[in-house]
Amino acid sequence: MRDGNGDSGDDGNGDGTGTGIVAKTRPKIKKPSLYKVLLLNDDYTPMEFVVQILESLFGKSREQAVEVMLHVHRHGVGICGLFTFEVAETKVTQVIEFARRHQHPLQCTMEKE
Ligand code: TYC
Repeated sequence: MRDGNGDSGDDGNGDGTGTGIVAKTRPKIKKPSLYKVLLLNDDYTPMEFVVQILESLFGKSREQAVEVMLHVHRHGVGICGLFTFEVAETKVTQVIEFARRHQHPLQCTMEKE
């Protein structure tokens, strides 16, 4: 049951080598790994611009967005959210591209949780 598929663990080969095939009663469900999307501080991107990104791309309220922005401003880096790999990758691209279009150097990265 460690594999989360609900079977008893028989590999269906009968020799215990783990090489058999079993018709599973339920599909194997694995929890996806999560990735932190991190926002990096810089000296040029306006605070209001960062707040707007946190609201529009990360679904933060005004209050939460200001809190995260100020955390990044004071500590150099902060977490925007936790996502599966592809969603995190998309958010990072969207932040960097949106900032670039507005000629701000804002940087964003991701890190496995
Ligand atoms: N440090 C920037 C300023 O003083 C504000 C800022 C906050 C920039 C967060 C980037 O991720 C950032 N205008």
